[in-house]
Amino acid sequence: MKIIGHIDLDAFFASVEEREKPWLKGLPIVVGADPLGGQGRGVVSTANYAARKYGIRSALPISQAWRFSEAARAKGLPGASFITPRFKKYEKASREVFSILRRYARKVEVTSVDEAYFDMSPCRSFAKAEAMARWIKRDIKKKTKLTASIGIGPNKMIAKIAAGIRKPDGLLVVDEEGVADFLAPLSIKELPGIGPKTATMLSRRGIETVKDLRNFSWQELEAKFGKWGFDLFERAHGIGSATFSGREAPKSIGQHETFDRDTRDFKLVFKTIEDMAEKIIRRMKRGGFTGFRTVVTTIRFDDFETKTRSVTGRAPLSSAKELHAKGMKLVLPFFEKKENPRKKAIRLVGLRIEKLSQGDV
Ligand code: TTP
Ligand code: MG
Repeated sequence: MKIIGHIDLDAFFASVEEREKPWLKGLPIVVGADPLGGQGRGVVSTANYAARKYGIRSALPISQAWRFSEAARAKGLPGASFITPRFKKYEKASREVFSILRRYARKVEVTSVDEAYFDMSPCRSFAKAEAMARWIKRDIKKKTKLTASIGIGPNKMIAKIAAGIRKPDGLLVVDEEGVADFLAPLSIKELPGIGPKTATMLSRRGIETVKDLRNFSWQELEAKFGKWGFDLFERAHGIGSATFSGREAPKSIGQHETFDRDTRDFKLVFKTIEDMAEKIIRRMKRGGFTGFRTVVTTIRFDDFETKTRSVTGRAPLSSAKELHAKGMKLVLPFFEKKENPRKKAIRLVGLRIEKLSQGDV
Protein backbone atom coordinates (compact mmCIF):
# COMPACT_ATOMS: atom_id res chain seq x y z
CA MET A 1 0.00 0.00 0.00
CA LYS A 2 1.25 3.43 -0.95
CA ILE A 3 0.95 6.29 1.51
CA ILE A 4 2.24 9.60 0.26
CA GLY A 5 2.75 12.79 2.23
CA HIS A 6 2.95 16.31 0.90
CA ILE A 7 4.26 19.16 2.99
CA ASP A 8 3.86 22.84 2.21
CA LEU A 9 5.06 25.54 4.56
CA ASP A 10 2.58 28.23 5.45
CA ALA A 11 3.08 31.75 4.02
CA PHE A 12 6.69 30.71 3.78
CA PHE A 13 8.75 33.87 3.09
CA ALA A 14 6.49 35.91 5.36
CA SER A 15 6.68 33.33 8.15
CA VAL A 16 10.48 33.44 8.09
CA GLU A 17 10.35 37.23 8.35
CA GLU A 18 7.78 37.03 11.13
CA ARG A 19 10.02 34.62 13.01
CA GLU A 20 13.04 36.90 12.72
CA LYS A 21 11.17 40.09 13.54
CA PRO A 22 9.20 39.15 16.64
CA TRP A 23 7.73 42.65 16.91
CA LEU A 24 5.76 41.87 13.72
CA LYS A 25 4.16 38.77 15.18
CA GLY A 26 0.52 38.51 14.17
CA LEU A 27 0.66 41.75 12.17
CA PRO A 28 0.16 41.83 8.38
CA ILE A 29 3.38 41.24 6.44
CA VAL A 30 3.92 41.47 2.72
CA VAL A 31 7.14 40.16 1.18
CA GLY A 32 7.78 41.44 -2.30
CA ALA A 33 8.83 44.40 -4.41
CA ASP A 34 9.23 47.84 -2.86
CA PRO A 35 5.77 49.46 -2.86
CA LEU A 36 7.32 52.95 -3.22
CA GLY A 37 4.35 54.56 -1.55
CA GLY A 38 1.95 52.98 -4.00
CA GLN A 39 4.05 53.65 -7.13
CA GLY A 40 6.03 50.39 -7.03
CA ARG A 41 5.85 48.25 -10.15
CA GLY A 42 6.70 44.77 -8.87
CA VAL A 43 4.51 42.08 -7.34
CA VAL A 44 3.85 40.40 -4.02
CA SER A 45 5.93 37.26 -3.39
CA THR A 46 3.76 36.24 -0.51
CA ALA A 47 1.75 37.66 2.35
CA ASN A 48 1.14 36.23 5.79
CA TYR A 49 -2.36 35.22 6.77
CA ALA A 50 -3.01 38.54 8.57
CA ALA A 51 -2.28 40.39 5.31
CA ARG A 52 -4.34 37.91 3.28
CA LYS A 53 -7.36 39.13 5.25
CA TYR A 54 -6.89 42.43 3.40
CA GLY A 55 -7.00 40.60 0.06
CA ILE A 56 -3.22 40.64 -0.38
CA ARG A 57 -1.75 37.51 -1.95
CA SER A 58 1.08 36.17 -4.12
CA ALA A 59 1.46 37.75 -7.58
CA LEU A 60 -0.77 40.72 -6.79
CA PRO A 61 0.78 44.00 -8.04
CA ILE A 62 2.58 45.56 -5.09
CA SER A 63 0.81 48.88 -5.77
CA GLN A 64 -2.52 47.10 -5.28
CA ALA A 65 -1.23 45.53 -2.06
CA TRP A 66 -0.27 49.00 -0.89
CA ARG A 67 -3.79 50.28 -1.60
CA PHE A 68 -5.34 47.37 0.31
CA SER A 69 -3.06 48.09 3.24
CA GLU A 70 -3.94 51.81 3.17
CA ALA A 71 -7.64 50.95 3.04
CA ALA A 72 -7.21 48.78 6.12
CA ARG A 73 -5.39 51.58 7.91
CA ALA A 74 -8.22 53.97 7.11
CA LYS A 75 -10.48 51.56 8.95
CA GLY A 76 -8.20 51.66 11.98
CA LEU A 77 -6.57 48.27 11.28
CA PRO A 78 -2.78 47.88 11.29
CA GLY A 79 -1.10 48.65 7.97
CA ALA A 80 1.04 45.96 6.37
CA SER A 81 4.81 45.84 6.77
CA PHE A 82 6.41 45.60 3.32
CA ILE A 83 9.63 43.59 3.27
CA THR A 84 12.13 42.98 0.47
CA PRO A 85 12.77 39.22 0.02
CA ARG A 86 15.91 37.76 1.61
CA PHE A 87 16.27 34.57 -0.39
CA LYS A 88 19.35 33.27 1.44
CA LYS A 89 17.38 33.17 4.67
CA TYR A 90 14.51 31.32 3.02
CA GLU A 91 16.84 28.79 1.45
CA LYS A 92 18.47 28.10 4.79
CA ALA A 93 15.09 27.69 6.49
CA SER A 94 14.03 25.40 3.67
CA ARG A 95 17.10 23.20 4.13
CA GLU A 96 16.43 22.99 7.85
CA VAL A 97 12.87 21.88 7.32
CA PHE A 98 13.74 19.23 4.74
CA SER A 99 16.53 17.83 6.85
CA ILE A 100 14.02 17.32 9.65
CA LEU A 101 11.69 15.65 7.16
CA ARG A 102 14.48 13.32 6.05
CA ARG A 103 14.71 11.96 9.56
CA TYR A 104 11.20 10.61 9.15
CA ALA A 105 11.16 9.57 5.51
CA ARG A 106 13.86 8.06 3.38
CA LYS A 107 12.26 9.00 0.10
CA VAL A 108 11.81 12.74 -0.06
CA GLU A 109 11.22 14.65 -3.27
CA VAL A 110 11.62 18.38 -2.85
CA THR A 111 9.59 20.18 -5.50
CA SER A 112 10.05 23.81 -4.48
CA VAL A 113 11.60 25.93 -1.77
CA ASP A 114 8.76 25.10 0.60
CA GLU A 115 7.18 21.92 -0.77
CA ALA A 116 8.08 18.26 -0.82
CA TYR A 117 6.54 14.86 -1.30
CA PHE A 118 7.64 12.12 1.05
CA ASP A 119 6.97 8.44 1.17
CA MET A 120 5.03 7.36 4.24
CA SER A 121 4.37 3.83 2.94
CA PRO A 122 6.63 2.30 5.62
CA CYS A 123 4.03 3.46 8.20
CA ARG A 124 1.77 0.78 6.67
CA SER A 125 -1.46 2.42 7.78
CA PHE A 126 -3.01 5.84 7.28
CA ALA A 127 -3.56 6.13 11.04
CA LYS A 128 0.15 5.61 11.72
CA ALA A 129 1.04 8.03 8.94
CA GLU A 130 -1.21 10.62 10.52
CA ALA A 131 0.52 10.17 13.86
CA MET A 132 3.88 10.56 12.17
CA ALA A 133 2.74 13.72 10.39
CA ARG A 134 1.83 15.23 13.77
CA TRP A 135 5.34 14.53 14.97
CA ILE A 136 6.85 16.05 11.86
CA LYS A 137 4.78 19.20 12.27
CA ARG A 138 5.66 19.43 15.96
CA ASP A 139 9.35 18.86 15.29
CA ILE A 140 9.43 21.51 12.56
CA LYS A 141 7.63 24.03 14.73
CA LYS A 142 9.91 23.39 17.68
CA LYS A 143 13.15 23.52 15.75
CA THR A 144 12.39 26.17 13.12
CA LYS A 145 9.41 28.11 14.53
CA LEU A 146 7.64 27.59 11.21
CA THR A 147 4.31 25.94 10.60
CA ALA A 148 3.66 23.50 7.82
CA SER A 149 0.55 21.95 6.35
CA ILE A 150 0.64 18.26 5.53
CA GLY A 151 -1.64 16.25 3.31
CA ILE A 152 -1.63 12.46 3.21
CA GLY A 153 -3.09 10.36 0.44
CA PRO A 154 -2.65 7.22 -1.65
CA ASN A 155 -0.84 9.21 -4.33
CA LYS A 156 0.93 12.51 -4.87
CA MET A 157 -2.02 14.34 -6.36
CA ILE A 158 -4.34 13.57 -3.44
CA ALA A 159 -1.60 14.36 -0.90
CA LYS A 160 -0.92 17.74 -2.46
CA ILE A 161 -4.54 18.76 -2.71
CA ALA A 162 -5.11 17.60 0.88
CA ALA A 163 -2.17 19.69 2.12
CA GLY A 164 -3.74 22.83 0.71
CA ILE A 165 -7.19 22.38 2.18
CA ARG A 166 -6.57 22.94 5.89
CA LYS A 167 -3.98 25.70 5.63
CA PRO A 168 -2.38 27.11 7.71
CA ASP A 169 -0.95 24.58 10.16
CA GLY A 170 -3.21 21.93 8.67
CA LEU A 171 -3.22 18.18 8.50
CA LEU A 172 -5.61 16.20 6.35
CA VAL A 173 -5.61 12.49 5.66
CA VAL A 174 -7.47 11.01 2.71
CA ASP A 175 -7.26 7.25 2.49
CA GLU A 176 -8.15 5.12 -0.54
CA GLU A 177 -11.79 4.76 0.47
CA GLY A 178 -12.06 8.50 1.06
CA VAL A 179 -10.73 9.66 -2.29
CA ALA A 180 -14.00 9.79 -4.23
CA ASP A 181 -15.90 11.76 -1.58
CA PHE A 182 -12.93 14.01 -0.98
CA LEU A 183 -12.63 15.03 -4.63
CA ALA A 184 -16.31 15.21 -5.61
CA PRO A 185 -17.20 18.67 -4.24
CA LEU A 186 -13.88 20.31 -5.10
CA SER A 187 -13.62 22.85 -7.88
CA ILE A 188 -11.92 21.41 -10.96
CA LYS A 189 -9.33 24.16 -10.44
CA GLU A 190 -7.94 22.10 -7.57
CA LEU A 191 -6.84 19.40 -10.00
CA PRO A 192 -3.28 19.70 -11.28
CA GLY A 193 -2.99 21.01 -14.80
CA ILE A 194 -6.27 22.90 -14.75
CA GLY A 195 -5.48 26.59 -14.88
CA PRO A 196 -7.90 29.51 -15.13
CA LYS A 197 -8.25 29.15 -18.93
CA THR A 198 -9.13 25.48 -18.90
CA ALA A 199 -11.43 26.05 -15.94
CA THR A 200 -13.36 28.69 -17.86
CA MET A 201 -13.60 26.44 -20.90
CA LEU A 202 -14.89 23.53 -18.80
CA SER A 203 -17.22 25.79 -16.90
CA ARG A 204 -18.80 26.86 -20.18
CA ARG A 205 -19.71 23.21 -20.67
CA GLY A 206 -21.23 23.13 -17.22
CA ILE A 207 -18.29 21.42 -15.56
CA GLU A 208 -17.49 23.17 -12.28
CA THR A 209 -16.71 20.46 -9.79
CA VAL A 210 -14.84 17.20 -9.96
CA LYS A 211 -18.21 15.48 -9.60
CA ASP A 212 -19.39 17.18 -12.81
CA LEU A 213 -16.28 16.03 -14.60
CA ARG A 214 -16.88 12.46 -13.49
CA ASN A 215 -20.11 12.34 -15.50
CA PHE A 216 -17.98 11.85 -18.59
CA SER A 217 -16.35 8.62 -19.67
CA TRP A 218 -12.70 8.70 -20.67
CA GLN A 219 -13.77 8.16 -24.27
CA GLU A 220 -15.96 11.24 -24.14
CA LEU A 221 -13.23 13.32 -22.55
CA GLU A 222 -10.71 12.10 -25.11
CA ALA A 223 -13.12 12.96 -27.91
CA LYS A 224 -13.52 16.45 -26.48
CA PHE A 225 -9.95 17.24 -25.41
CA GLY A 226 -7.71 14.80 -27.23
CA LYS A 227 -5.07 12.85 -25.31
CA TRP A 228 -5.27 15.29 -22.46
CA GLY A 229 -8.86 14.19 -21.88
CA PHE A 230 -7.63 10.87 -20.57
CA ASP A 231 -5.35 12.58 -18.02
CA LEU A 232 -8.33 14.64 -16.98
CA PHE A 233 -10.37 11.48 -16.52
CA GLU A 234 -7.69 9.90 -14.34
CA ARG A 235 -7.36 13.00 -12.19
CA ALA A 236 -11.10 13.29 -11.71
CA HIS A 237 -11.07 9.71 -10.41
CA GLY A 238 -8.19 10.32 -8.05
CA ILE A 239 -5.68 8.29 -10.00
CA GLY A 240 -2.16 9.60 -9.67
CA SER A 241 1.46 8.68 -9.36
CA ALA A 242 3.02 7.48 -6.12
CA THR A 243 6.58 6.90 -7.22
CA PHE A 244 9.71 8.78 -6.32
CA SER A 245 11.99 9.75 -9.12
CA GLY A 246 15.67 10.40 -9.24
CA ARG A 247 18.55 9.05 -7.33
CA GLU A 248 17.78 8.18 -3.80
CA ALA A 249 20.05 9.44 -1.10
CA PRO A 250 22.58 6.79 -0.15
CA LYS A 251 21.96 5.10 3.18
CA SER A 252 25.64 4.70 3.95
CA ILE A 253 29.10 5.60 2.74
CA GLY A 254 31.96 3.21 3.32
CA GLN A 255 35.23 1.71 2.21
CA HIS A 256 37.28 -1.35 2.86
CA GLU A 257 40.87 -2.25 2.36
CA THR A 258 42.46 -5.67 1.94
CA PHE A 259 46.05 -5.64 3.12
CA ASP A 260 48.83 -6.83 0.82
CA ARG A 261 49.76 -9.29 3.53
CA ASP A 262 47.66 -10.41 6.52
CA THR A 263 48.71 -8.28 9.43
CA ARG A 264 48.85 -7.90 13.21
CA ASP A 265 50.37 -4.45 12.90
CA PHE A 266 48.29 -2.06 14.99
CA LYS A 267 49.96 0.99 13.48
CA LEU A 268 49.11 -0.10 9.98
CA VAL A 269 45.46 -0.64 10.87
CA PHE A 270 45.41 2.72 12.67
CA LYS A 271 46.77 4.49 9.59
CA THR A 272 44.49 2.63 7.18
CA ILE A 273 41.40 3.60 9.15
CA GLU A 274 42.64 7.18 9.34
CA ASP A 275 42.96 7.36 5.54
CA MET A 276 39.58 5.74 5.01
CA ALA A 277 37.95 8.18 7.45
CA GLU A 278 39.27 11.12 5.47
CA LYS A 279 38.07 9.69 2.17
CA ILE A 280 34.65 8.85 3.58
CA ILE A 281 34.16 12.35 5.00
CA ARG A 282 35.12 13.86 1.64
CA ARG A 283 32.57 11.66 -0.12
CA MET A 284 29.97 12.52 2.53
CA LYS A 285 30.43 16.24 1.91
CA ARG A 286 30.41 15.85 -1.85
CA GLY A 287 27.12 14.00 -1.51
CA GLY A 288 25.61 17.00 0.25
CA PHE A 289 25.57 15.43 3.70
CA THR A 290 26.72 17.22 6.81
CA GLY A 291 27.05 14.45 9.37
CA PHE A 292 26.56 10.85 10.47
CA ARG A 293 25.40 9.15 13.62
CA THR A 294 26.41 5.54 13.06
CA VAL A 295 29.90 4.14 12.55
CA VAL A 296 30.34 0.53 11.41
CA THR A 297 33.61 -1.34 11.21
CA THR A 298 34.39 -4.68 9.63
CA ILE A 299 37.33 -6.89 10.45
CA ARG A 300 38.09 -9.97 8.35
CA PHE A 301 40.67 -12.40 9.71
CA ASP A 302 43.09 -14.50 7.71
CA ASP A 303 40.64 -17.45 7.91
CA PHE A 304 37.86 -15.20 6.50
CA GLU A 305 35.97 -15.03 9.74
CA THR A 306 34.35 -11.61 9.55
CA LYS A 307 33.19 -9.40 12.41
CA THR A 308 31.28 -6.18 12.27
CA ARG A 309 30.79 -3.75 15.11
CA SER A 310 28.78 -0.55 15.16
CA VAL A 311 28.00 2.36 17.39
CA THR A 312 25.27 4.98 17.05
CA GLY A 313 25.49 8.31 18.80
CA ARG A 314 22.68 10.68 19.68
CA ALA A 315 24.14 13.75 17.99
CA PRO A 316 25.59 13.66 14.48
CA LEU A 317 29.36 13.79 14.05
CA SER A 318 30.96 15.37 11.04
CA SER A 319 34.77 15.22 11.06
CA ALA A 320 37.28 12.65 9.85
CA LYS A 321 38.99 12.85 13.23
CA GLU A 322 35.81 11.85 15.05
CA LEU A 323 35.17 9.06 12.58
CA HIS A 324 38.70 7.76 12.97
CA ALA A 325 38.42 7.80 16.75
CA LYS A 326 35.08 5.95 16.75
CA GLY A 327 36.36 3.44 14.22
CA MET A 328 39.48 2.72 16.26
CA LYS A 329 37.46 2.19 19.40
CA LEU A 330 35.46 -0.47 17.57
CA VAL A 331 38.43 -2.37 16.13
CA LEU A 332 40.71 -2.11 19.17
CA PRO A 333 39.18 -5.17 20.91
CA PHE A 334 40.25 -7.32 17.97
CA PHE A 335 43.85 -6.73 18.97
CA GLU A 336 43.09 -8.06 22.42
CA LYS A 337 42.66 -11.52 23.83
CA LYS A 338 38.96 -11.35 24.47
CA GLU A 339 37.90 -10.76 20.86
CA ASN A 340 40.86 -12.44 19.21
CA PRO A 341 42.13 -15.14 21.55
CA ARG A 342 44.08 -17.01 18.88
CA LYS A 343 45.78 -13.84 17.70
CA LYS A 344 44.63 -14.25 14.16
CA ALA A 345 46.05 -11.88 11.58
CA ILE A 346 43.78 -9.36 9.86
CA ARG A 347 43.13 -9.62 6.17
CA LEU A 348 40.73 -6.71 5.65
CA VAL A 349 39.33 -3.70 7.50
CA GLY A 350 36.23 -1.76 6.58
CA LEU A 351 34.76 1.50 7.79
CA ARG A 352 31.30 2.83 7.05
CA ILE A 353 29.04 5.68 8.18
CA GLU A 354 25.25 5.48 8.32
CA LYS A 355 22.34 7.61 9.51
CA LEU A 356 23.56 10.45 7.36
CA SER A 357 22.21 13.91 7.97
CA GLN A 358 21.68 16.85 5.67
CA GLY A 359 21.40 20.51 6.59
CA ASP A 360 22.80 22.33 9.55
CA VAL A 361 20.37 21.46 12.29
P1 TTP B 1 3.53 28.95 -1.75
O1 TTP B 1 3.72 27.70 -0.97
O2 TTP B 1 2.69 28.94 -2.96
O3 TTP B 1 2.91 30.09 -0.79
P2 TTP B 1 3.16 30.38 0.73
O4 TTP B 1 4.03 29.38 1.36
O5 TTP B 1 3.65 31.80 0.86
O6 TTP B 1 1.71 30.33 1.34
P3 TTP B 1 0.80 29.06 1.62
O7 TTP B 1 1.56 27.85 1.19
O8 TTP B 1 0.54 29.09 3.10
O9 TTP B 1 -0.44 29.28 0.83
O10 TTP B 1 4.93 29.54 -2.16
C1 TTP B 1 6.09 29.41 -1.36
C2 TTP B 1 6.95 30.66 -1.44
O11 TTP B 1 7.29 30.92 -2.80
C3 TTP B 1 6.23 31.91 -0.96
O12 TTP B 1 6.35 32.10 0.45
C4 TTP B 1 6.91 32.98 -1.75
C5 TTP B 1 7.32 32.33 -3.05
N1 TTP B 1 6.37 32.70 -4.12
C6 TTP B 1 6.66 33.80 -4.91
O13 TTP B 1 7.71 34.43 -4.75
N2 TTP B 1 5.76 34.17 -5.87
C7 TTP B 1 4.59 33.51 -6.08
O14 TTP B 1 3.80 33.87 -6.97
C8 TTP B 1 4.30 32.37 -5.27
C9 TTP B 1 3.00 31.61 -5.45
C10 TTP B 1 5.21 32.01 -4.30
MG1 MG C 1 3.68 27.31 1.07
